[in-house]
Amino acid sequence: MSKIFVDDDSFDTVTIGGSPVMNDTTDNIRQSVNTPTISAKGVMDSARNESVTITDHNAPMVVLFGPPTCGKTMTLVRLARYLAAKYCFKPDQAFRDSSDSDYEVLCNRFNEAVNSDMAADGTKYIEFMLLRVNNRQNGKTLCQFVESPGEFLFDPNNPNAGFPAYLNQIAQCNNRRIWVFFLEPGMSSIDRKHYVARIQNMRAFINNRDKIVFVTNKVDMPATSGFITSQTSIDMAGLYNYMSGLYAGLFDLFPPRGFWLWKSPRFGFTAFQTGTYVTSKDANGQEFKTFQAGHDSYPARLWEVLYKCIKG
Ligand SMILES: Nc1nc2c(ncn2[C@@H]2O[C@H](COP(=O)(O)OP(=O)(O)O)[C@@H](O)[C@H]2O)c(=O)[nH]1
Ligand SMILES: [Mg+2]
Repeated sequence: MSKIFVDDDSFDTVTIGGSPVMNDTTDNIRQSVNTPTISAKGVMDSARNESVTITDHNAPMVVLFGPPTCGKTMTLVRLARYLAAKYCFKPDQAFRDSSDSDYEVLCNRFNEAVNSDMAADGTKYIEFMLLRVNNRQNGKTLCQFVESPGEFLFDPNNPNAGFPAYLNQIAQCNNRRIWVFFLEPGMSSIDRKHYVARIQNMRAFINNRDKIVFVTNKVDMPATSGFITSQTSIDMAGLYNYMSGLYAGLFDLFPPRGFWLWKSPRFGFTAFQTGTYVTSKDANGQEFKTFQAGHDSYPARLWEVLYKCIKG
Protein backbone atom coordinates (compact mmCIF):
# COMPACT_ATOMS: atom_id res chain seq x y z
CA MET A 1 0.00 0.00 0.00
CA SER A 2 1.73 3.12 -1.13
CA LYS A 3 -0.92 5.69 -0.53
CA ILE A 4 -3.15 7.16 2.12
CA PHE A 5 -6.85 7.28 1.40
CA VAL A 6 -9.24 9.19 3.52
CA ASP A 7 -12.38 7.38 4.52
CA ASP A 8 -15.21 9.01 2.62
CA ASP A 9 -18.13 8.23 4.80
CA SER A 10 -17.09 10.42 7.68
CA PHE A 11 -18.41 13.62 6.18
CA ASP A 12 -22.12 13.54 6.78
CA THR A 13 -21.84 16.08 9.56
CA VAL A 14 -18.95 18.47 9.46
CA THR A 15 -17.46 20.18 12.45
CA ILE A 16 -13.94 21.32 12.94
CA GLY A 17 -12.41 21.43 16.39
CA GLY A 18 -15.86 21.27 17.91
CA SER A 19 -17.13 24.40 16.22
CA PRO A 20 -19.57 24.25 13.36
CA VAL A 21 -18.08 25.42 10.10
CA MET A 22 -19.60 27.86 7.70
CA ASN A 23 -21.79 26.07 5.22
CA ASP A 24 -21.67 28.09 2.07
CA THR A 25 -22.91 25.59 -0.46
CA THR A 26 -25.60 27.99 -1.55
CA ASP A 27 -23.38 31.03 -1.91
CA ASN A 28 -23.00 32.55 -5.30
CA ILE A 29 -19.97 34.55 -6.32
CA ARG A 30 -20.50 36.75 -9.31
CA GLN A 31 -18.50 39.45 -10.99
CA SER A 32 -17.93 40.75 -14.46
CA VAL A 33 -15.24 38.89 -16.35
CA ASN A 34 -13.82 42.00 -17.95
CA THR A 35 -12.80 44.13 -14.98
CA PRO A 36 -9.15 43.39 -14.19
CA THR A 37 -7.12 46.40 -13.16
CA ILE A 38 -3.80 44.57 -13.15
CA SER A 39 -2.22 42.95 -16.18
CA ALA A 40 -1.70 39.28 -15.33
CA LYS A 41 1.16 39.10 -17.81
CA GLY A 42 2.87 42.13 -16.28
CA VAL A 43 2.59 40.60 -12.83
CA MET A 44 4.01 37.34 -14.08
CA ASP A 45 6.89 38.77 -16.06
CA SER A 46 8.18 40.69 -13.08
CA ALA A 47 7.51 37.91 -10.60
CA ARG A 48 9.17 35.01 -12.35
CA ASN A 49 12.66 35.69 -11.01
CA GLU A 50 11.52 37.52 -7.93
CA SER A 51 13.02 36.46 -4.64
CA VAL A 52 10.59 36.14 -1.77
CA THR A 53 10.77 36.77 1.96
CA ILE A 54 9.71 34.09 4.38
CA THR A 55 9.33 35.56 7.84
CA ASP A 56 7.83 32.60 9.69
CA HIS A 57 10.36 29.79 9.83
CA ASN A 58 8.24 27.42 11.88
CA ALA A 59 4.80 27.00 10.37
CA PRO A 60 4.82 24.33 7.63
CA MET A 61 4.48 25.60 4.09
CA VAL A 62 1.83 24.09 1.88
CA VAL A 63 2.94 24.61 -1.71
CA LEU A 64 0.22 24.33 -4.34
CA PHE A 65 1.72 22.91 -7.53
CA GLY A 66 -0.03 22.55 -10.86
CA PRO A 67 -0.54 23.98 -14.32
CA PRO A 68 -2.56 27.13 -14.97
CA THR A 69 -6.29 26.75 -14.37
CA CYS A 70 -6.04 23.43 -12.51
CA GLY A 71 -7.87 25.12 -9.61
CA LYS A 72 -5.20 26.25 -7.12
CA THR A 73 -6.70 29.63 -6.31
CA MET A 74 -10.26 28.40 -6.09
CA THR A 75 -9.09 25.59 -3.80
CA LEU A 76 -7.72 28.24 -1.46
CA VAL A 77 -10.88 30.30 -1.73
CA ARG A 78 -12.97 27.22 -0.96
CA LEU A 79 -10.80 26.13 1.97
CA ALA A 80 -10.73 29.66 3.39
CA ARG A 81 -14.52 29.84 3.38
CA TYR A 82 -14.92 26.37 4.78
CA LEU A 83 -12.48 26.96 7.63
CA ALA A 84 -13.60 30.54 8.30
CA ALA A 85 -15.08 29.82 11.72
CA LYS A 86 -11.79 28.56 13.07
CA TYR A 87 -9.03 29.92 10.87
CA CYS A 88 -8.32 33.20 9.16
CA PHE A 89 -6.44 33.09 5.83
CA LYS A 90 -4.29 36.19 5.86
CA PRO A 91 -2.16 37.26 2.89
CA ASP A 92 1.41 37.91 4.06
CA GLN A 93 2.47 41.34 2.78
CA ALA A 94 6.14 40.69 3.56
CA PHE A 95 6.37 37.69 1.22
CA ARG A 96 6.88 39.85 -1.83
CA ASP A 97 8.50 43.25 -2.20
CA SER A 98 6.36 45.53 -0.03
CA SER A 99 6.99 48.47 -2.36
CA ASP A 100 5.09 46.51 -4.97
CA SER A 101 1.67 48.06 -4.59
CA ASP A 102 0.27 45.51 -7.03
CA TYR A 103 0.93 42.87 -4.43
CA GLU A 104 -1.16 44.75 -1.91
CA VAL A 105 -3.99 44.83 -4.43
CA LEU A 106 -3.58 41.10 -5.07
CA CYS A 107 -3.81 40.42 -1.35
CA ASN A 108 -6.99 42.45 -1.06
CA ARG A 109 -8.42 40.65 -4.04
CA PHE A 110 -8.00 37.34 -2.26
CA ASN A 111 -10.12 38.63 0.60
CA GLU A 112 -12.72 39.91 -1.83
CA ALA A 113 -12.82 36.51 -3.49
CA VAL A 114 -13.29 34.72 -0.19
CA ASN A 115 -15.82 37.13 1.17
CA SER A 116 -18.16 37.40 -1.73
CA ASP A 117 -18.23 38.99 -5.11
CA MET A 118 -15.06 37.91 -6.88
CA ALA A 119 -15.64 35.90 -10.01
CA ALA A 120 -13.75 32.71 -10.67
CA ASP A 121 -12.15 34.47 -13.65
CA GLY A 122 -10.69 37.09 -11.38
CA THR A 123 -8.48 34.53 -9.68
CA LYS A 124 -5.83 34.83 -12.36
CA TYR A 125 -5.05 38.26 -10.91
CA ILE A 126 -4.42 36.96 -7.42
CA GLU A 127 -1.88 34.37 -8.31
CA PHE A 128 1.36 34.81 -6.42
CA MET A 129 1.07 35.08 -2.69
CA LEU A 130 1.70 33.55 0.68
CA LEU A 131 -1.30 33.09 2.94
CA ARG A 132 -0.93 32.50 6.63
CA VAL A 133 -3.56 30.32 8.20
CA ASN A 134 -4.04 31.75 11.68
CA ASN A 135 -6.04 30.16 14.46
CA ARG A 136 -8.69 32.71 15.41
CA GLN A 137 -8.59 31.74 19.08
CA ASN A 138 -4.90 32.00 19.85
CA GLY A 139 -3.60 33.84 16.78
CA LYS A 140 -1.03 31.11 16.06
CA THR A 141 -0.10 30.36 12.48
CA LEU A 142 -0.95 26.74 11.71
CA CYS A 143 0.53 26.70 8.22
CA GLN A 144 1.26 28.93 5.26
CA PHE A 145 -0.06 28.35 1.76
CA VAL A 146 2.05 29.35 -1.22
CA GLU A 147 0.12 30.00 -4.38
CA SER A 148 1.95 30.95 -7.53
CA PRO A 149 1.18 31.16 -11.22
CA GLY A 150 0.82 27.75 -12.82
CA GLU A 151 2.98 28.96 -15.70
CA PHE A 152 5.97 29.14 -13.35
CA LEU A 153 5.46 25.61 -12.12
CA PHE A 154 4.35 23.72 -15.18
CA ASP A 155 3.65 25.49 -18.43
CA PRO A 156 2.22 22.98 -20.92
CA ASN A 157 3.50 25.22 -23.74
CA ASN A 158 7.01 25.21 -22.33
CA PRO A 159 7.28 22.07 -20.21
CA ASN A 160 11.07 22.22 -19.87
CA ALA A 161 11.29 25.80 -18.62
CA GLY A 162 13.54 26.29 -15.61
CA PHE A 163 11.96 26.32 -12.17
CA PRO A 164 11.39 29.78 -10.70
CA ALA A 165 13.90 31.10 -8.15
CA TYR A 166 11.44 31.25 -5.25
CA LEU A 167 10.95 27.45 -5.37
CA ASN A 168 14.58 27.06 -4.38
CA GLN A 169 14.13 29.48 -1.50
CA ILE A 170 11.10 27.58 -0.28
CA ALA A 171 12.92 24.28 -0.64
CA GLN A 172 15.84 25.55 1.42
CA CYS A 173 14.05 27.17 4.35
CA ASN A 174 13.75 25.38 7.68
CA ASN A 175 9.99 24.95 7.53
CA ARG A 176 8.56 21.56 6.73
CA ARG A 177 6.84 21.53 3.38
CA ILE A 178 3.72 19.88 2.09
CA TRP A 179 3.83 19.67 -1.69
CA VAL A 180 0.35 19.51 -3.14
CA PHE A 181 0.39 18.27 -6.72
CA PHE A 182 -2.82 18.93 -8.61
CA LEU A 183 -4.06 16.40 -11.13
CA GLU A 184 -7.02 17.01 -13.34
CA PRO A 185 -8.94 14.70 -15.63
CA GLY A 186 -9.07 17.25 -18.48
CA MET A 187 -5.31 17.37 -19.22
CA SER A 188 -4.25 16.06 -22.64
CA SER A 189 -2.12 12.92 -22.77
CA ILE A 190 0.99 14.77 -23.94
CA ASP A 191 0.58 17.35 -21.15
CA ARG A 192 0.18 14.57 -18.63
CA LYS A 193 3.39 12.95 -19.83
CA HIS A 194 5.26 16.25 -19.52
CA TYR A 195 3.71 16.90 -16.13
CA VAL A 196 4.91 13.53 -14.80
CA ALA A 197 8.42 14.41 -16.01
CA ARG A 198 8.10 17.80 -14.32
CA ILE A 199 7.13 16.24 -11.00
CA GLN A 200 10.02 13.81 -11.41
CA ASN A 201 12.32 16.83 -11.56
CA MET A 202 10.59 18.34 -8.55
CA ARG A 203 12.00 15.50 -6.44
CA ALA A 204 15.25 17.49 -6.24
CA PHE A 205 13.35 20.07 -4.15
CA ILE A 206 11.66 17.61 -1.80
CA ASN A 207 13.38 16.38 1.33
CA ASN A 208 12.59 13.43 3.58
CA ARG A 209 10.68 15.45 6.15
CA ASP A 210 8.41 16.92 3.50
CA LYS A 211 4.99 15.49 2.75
CA ILE A 212 3.37 14.96 -0.61
CA VAL A 213 -0.30 15.02 -1.50
CA PHE A 214 -1.88 14.38 -4.89
CA VAL A 215 -5.23 16.08 -5.37
CA THR A 216 -7.49 15.15 -8.24
CA ASN A 217 -9.37 18.39 -8.69
CA LYS A 218 -12.44 18.87 -10.90
CA VAL A 219 -13.54 15.38 -9.98
CA ASP A 220 -17.00 16.46 -11.13
CA MET A 221 -15.82 16.38 -14.76
CA PRO A 222 -17.21 13.55 -16.91
CA ALA A 223 -14.02 11.46 -16.94
CA THR A 224 -14.04 11.08 -13.15
CA SER A 225 -17.58 11.88 -12.02
CA GLY A 226 -18.43 8.16 -12.19
CA PHE A 227 -16.28 7.67 -9.07
CA ILE A 228 -18.58 9.94 -7.07
CA THR A 229 -20.89 7.43 -5.40
CA SER A 230 -22.98 9.85 -3.32
CA GLN A 231 -23.00 13.48 -2.23
CA THR A 232 -20.45 12.66 0.45
CA SER A 233 -18.52 9.69 -0.84
CA ILE A 234 -16.11 8.81 -3.60
CA ASP A 235 -14.77 5.46 -4.75
CA MET A 236 -11.26 6.57 -3.86
CA ALA A 237 -9.53 3.26 -4.67
CA GLY A 238 -11.18 3.22 -8.11
CA LEU A 239 -10.23 6.84 -8.73
CA TYR A 240 -6.65 6.17 -7.64
CA ASN A 241 -6.35 3.28 -10.09
CA TYR A 242 -7.83 5.39 -12.86
CA MET A 243 -5.49 8.31 -12.18
CA SER A 244 -2.45 6.05 -11.93
CA GLY A 245 -3.27 4.82 -15.44
CA LEU A 246 -3.86 8.34 -16.70
CA TYR A 247 -0.62 9.74 -15.26
CA ALA A 248 1.53 6.71 -16.06
CA GLY A 249 4.48 6.29 -13.71
CA LEU A 250 3.57 9.25 -11.50
CA PHE A 251 2.88 7.44 -8.26
CA ASP A 252 5.92 5.18 -8.72
CA LEU A 253 8.08 8.29 -8.38
CA PHE A 254 7.44 8.21 -4.64
CA PRO A 255 7.65 4.59 -3.46
CA PRO A 256 6.77 3.72 0.13
CA ARG A 257 9.54 3.90 2.68
CA GLY A 258 10.66 1.28 5.19
CA PHE A 259 10.49 -2.53 5.03
CA TRP A 260 7.72 -5.06 4.68
CA LEU A 261 5.10 -4.49 7.44
CA TRP A 262 6.79 -1.26 8.46
CA LYS A 263 6.43 0.30 5.06
CA SER A 264 4.87 3.72 5.25
CA PRO A 265 3.19 5.48 2.38
CA ARG A 266 5.07 8.37 0.85
CA PHE A 267 2.07 10.41 -0.26
CA GLY A 268 -1.59 11.11 0.29
CA PHE A 269 -4.18 11.01 -2.44
CA THR A 270 -7.56 12.65 -2.47
CA ALA A 271 -10.21 14.15 -4.71
CA PHE A 272 -11.63 17.63 -4.76
CA GLN A 273 -14.22 19.82 -6.35
CA THR A 274 -14.06 23.53 -5.66
CA GLY A 275 -17.55 24.07 -6.99
CA THR A 276 -19.60 24.45 -10.13
CA TYR A 277 -19.07 27.19 -12.66
CA VAL A 278 -21.55 28.65 -15.09
CA THR A 279 -20.80 31.37 -17.65
CA SER A 280 -23.73 33.67 -18.37
CA LYS A 281 -24.34 37.13 -19.83
CA ASP A 282 -25.76 40.08 -17.94
CA ALA A 283 -28.34 42.55 -19.26
CA ASN A 284 -25.58 44.48 -21.08
CA GLY A 285 -24.34 41.37 -22.81
CA GLN A 286 -21.24 41.25 -20.65
CA GLU A 287 -20.07 37.76 -19.72
CA PHE A 288 -19.69 36.71 -16.13
CA LYS A 289 -18.98 33.45 -14.43
CA THR A 290 -20.83 32.30 -11.35
CA PHE A 291 -19.20 30.03 -8.87
CA GLN A 292 -21.28 27.91 -6.59
CA ALA A 293 -19.30 26.23 -3.85
CA GLY A 294 -19.34 22.43 -3.91
CA HIS A 295 -20.49 20.23 -1.03
CA ASP A 296 -18.65 20.70 2.27
CA SER A 297 -17.52 17.08 2.12
CA TYR A 298 -14.87 18.15 -0.43
CA PRO A 299 -13.01 20.71 1.67
CA ALA A 300 -13.57 18.50 4.72
CA ARG A 301 -11.87 15.58 2.99
CA LEU A 302 -9.03 17.71 1.62
CA TRP A 303 -8.50 19.44 4.95
CA GLU A 304 -8.31 16.10 6.74
CA VAL A 305 -5.43 15.03 4.49
CA LEU A 306 -3.64 18.37 4.70
CA TYR A 307 -4.11 18.72 8.45
CA LYS A 308 -2.50 15.32 9.04
CA CYS A 309 0.50 16.38 6.96
CA ILE A 310 0.72 19.75 8.72
CA LYS A 311 0.67 18.11 12.12
CA GLY A 312 2.80 15.11 11.08
N1 LIG B 1 -15.54 21.62 -13.24
C1 LIG B 1 -14.73 22.24 -12.40
N2 LIG B 1 -14.04 23.33 -12.79
C2 LIG B 1 -13.21 23.92 -11.91
C3 LIG B 1 -13.05 23.42 -10.58
N3 LIG B 1 -12.14 24.21 -9.94
C4 LIG B 1 -11.75 25.14 -10.84
N4 LIG B 1 -12.40 24.99 -12.02
C5 LIG B 1 -12.26 25.81 -13.25
O1 LIG B 1 -10.90 26.17 -13.40
C6 LIG B 1 -10.80 27.60 -13.47
C7 LIG B 1 -9.49 28.05 -12.91
O2 LIG B 1 -9.48 27.91 -11.51
P1 LIG B 1 -8.32 28.63 -10.66
O3 LIG B 1 -8.53 28.29 -9.24
O4 LIG B 1 -8.27 30.08 -10.99
O5 LIG B 1 -7.01 27.90 -11.26
P2 LIG B 1 -5.47 28.21 -10.97
O6 LIG B 1 -4.96 28.87 -12.20
O7 LIG B 1 -4.83 26.87 -10.78
O8 LIG B 1 -5.36 29.05 -9.76
C8 LIG B 1 -12.05 28.12 -12.77
O9 LIG B 1 -12.38 29.41 -13.20
C9 LIG B 1 -13.08 27.10 -13.17
O10 LIG B 1 -13.56 27.40 -14.45
C10 LIG B 1 -13.82 22.28 -10.18
O11 LIG B 1 -13.73 21.78 -9.05
N5 LIG B 1 -14.63 21.73 -11.13
MG1 LIG C 1 -4.29 30.81 -9.46
